[in-house]
Amino acid sequence: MQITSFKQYEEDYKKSIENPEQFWGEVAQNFQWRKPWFKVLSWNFNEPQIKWFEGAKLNITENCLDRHLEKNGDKPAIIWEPNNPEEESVTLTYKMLHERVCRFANVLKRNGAKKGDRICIYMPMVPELAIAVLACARIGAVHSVIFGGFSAKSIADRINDSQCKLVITADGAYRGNKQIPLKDVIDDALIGCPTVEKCIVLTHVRTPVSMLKGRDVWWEDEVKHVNDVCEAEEMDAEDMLFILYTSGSTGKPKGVVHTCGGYMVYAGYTFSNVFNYQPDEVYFCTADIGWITGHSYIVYGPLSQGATSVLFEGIPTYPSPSRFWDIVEKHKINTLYTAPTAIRSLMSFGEDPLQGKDLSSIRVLGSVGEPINEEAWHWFDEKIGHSKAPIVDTWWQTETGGIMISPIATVTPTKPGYATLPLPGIQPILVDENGNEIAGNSVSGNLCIKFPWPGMLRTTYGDHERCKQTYFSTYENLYFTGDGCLRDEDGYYRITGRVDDVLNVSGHRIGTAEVENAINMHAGVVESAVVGYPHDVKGQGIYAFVIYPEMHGEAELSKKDILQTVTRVIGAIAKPDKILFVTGLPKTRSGKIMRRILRKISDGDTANLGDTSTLLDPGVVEEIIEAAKSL
Ligand code: 7RM
Repeated sequence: MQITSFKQYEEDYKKSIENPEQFWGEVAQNFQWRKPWFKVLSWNFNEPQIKWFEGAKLNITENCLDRHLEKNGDKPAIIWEPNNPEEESVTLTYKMLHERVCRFANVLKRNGAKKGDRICIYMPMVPELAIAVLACARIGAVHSVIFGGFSAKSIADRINDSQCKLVITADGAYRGNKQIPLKDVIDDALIGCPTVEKCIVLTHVRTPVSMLKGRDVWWEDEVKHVNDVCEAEEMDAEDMLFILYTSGSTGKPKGVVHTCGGYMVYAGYTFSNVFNYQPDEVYFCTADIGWITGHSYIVYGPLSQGATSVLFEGIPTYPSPSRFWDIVEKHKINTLYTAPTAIRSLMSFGEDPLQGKDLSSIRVLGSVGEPINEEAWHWFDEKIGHSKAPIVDTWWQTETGGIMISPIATVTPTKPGYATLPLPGIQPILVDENGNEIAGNSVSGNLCIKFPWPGMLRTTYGDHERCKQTYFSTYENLYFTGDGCLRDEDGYYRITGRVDDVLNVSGHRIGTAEVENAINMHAGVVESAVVGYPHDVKGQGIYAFVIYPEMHGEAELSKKDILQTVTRVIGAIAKPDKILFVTGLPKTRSGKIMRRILRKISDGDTANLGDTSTLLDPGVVEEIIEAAKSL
């Protein structure tokens, strides 16, 4: 199923459009099914109702583990690189990973989990995180992984939204020289989570934790009480595999739902092709499993293909900005898949951190999460890839399950700043505000997809109507991505960024409404408006305009108070980079905040604010511009 020439890409693409069912039916033959499907695809974007591989039975962990045992049992499945480079790294072969997943699956059963139950996972980047994810899949439980940076309130909202019965966590996490008290955060969250019956706690940092009798149990104790034999649960192709919460333009994150069969086929197929993975290679994706990139391209994609996947606990700059390059040298990394924000951050340290580092093992480079600027692209290409490793700039979303538009390493061309061409099976279309197709080349518009692909979301948990409204109602019969996009003279795609009220801060999706709600929860704040502004390292920074009439003490202290509130409500990742206190916001007569104006002010582009005549009080703009000069 691996594409090896541009000609084959063109042929496969053509075939995938002309006969999608035959195309995906053939791709799916490369996976292990307990029972075959009777229909490859039935779909309807209006409801929406999407079914792939109907009638088929499988378990994704048999594809990620069992089927590799005979030939590749002793091949490393996961190489874990700890936060502290002085500590030993850990290699889990496929045999070892299989054994541990089965054992922990039995722990889950022992604690009352069964097929269909939702399980929340809030863990550091340790092998046990991958084990927990796979153990859920083994028994047919639905995992909902929550990134370790989210606050107790965010966790509680997510746990309650999907009524999780079980939580898997650790005492704490290391992040550079910081320690994060995960279990403490979970304890705060669980005060408001009546559905949670059990909490399994892994010892990792050995910080003191409270263990509630009857609810909390230690991972290490539990695994002693079970054996390592666990038959995989037989799942329907359309049974739920996981929920992953992601931000949209409203204040409430959505639980994106992925199902077993289609997601597996799509994650596996795209992994194998985009990175052109070769049997003995070592692949390193620097994402966190708390995001979709980690789900699809640390765990399910690579393991389904029998690859060796490196799992890194730490951060790019600890203990020094050489860390990634040390890891590349140490584990002889062949593929490095990372985010533009990390590249820009490392770039800012100059070339010293690269001195004496052997990066010769690198064959393929990848970028994901946000648009990559040309400067970062070229630095990555020249300094890291020594101009020999193709960069795959992969565009996709939590909702798409896997990579959609991207070069195919060694097969299709790359172009700085461009995600280039759609993968086989993907039919992008650009539309104007009215949903009219913008055909031809050298055009831009809103990016939609006009035909289903196996990895697409099926619903948003507990609220199908919201799924329909968000993705399938803006334009009839199209999946709307929320991204703006340009198609150049060669037909190559360049994603230009969100066209809705979603920010992309260091590759993390954050809704402006979410941040506003959090700020507004601060006592004394009357109203706020949040916009994104260009940030050298983060891509976008968060700029908050806040009305706070009766300030308690100094303005600087009040800003810190607000940051504390945002950290409590959402998590530190959503802290505004800039807060400007204002007495009013630019609003239309109907009361809508004119963000366009605020965006220009935050960008320092005040010369041409456009038409302000529809404003209720045009004077407020002058005042904000004046105040902004002080930041
Ligand atoms: C994989 C992931 C999705 C949003 C998406 C875009 C942006 C992602 C690229 C990109 C330009 C890219 N999932 N985005 N990849 N923009 N070039 N290669 O990031 O759900 O967290 O975010 O990220 O705006 O809609 S996500």
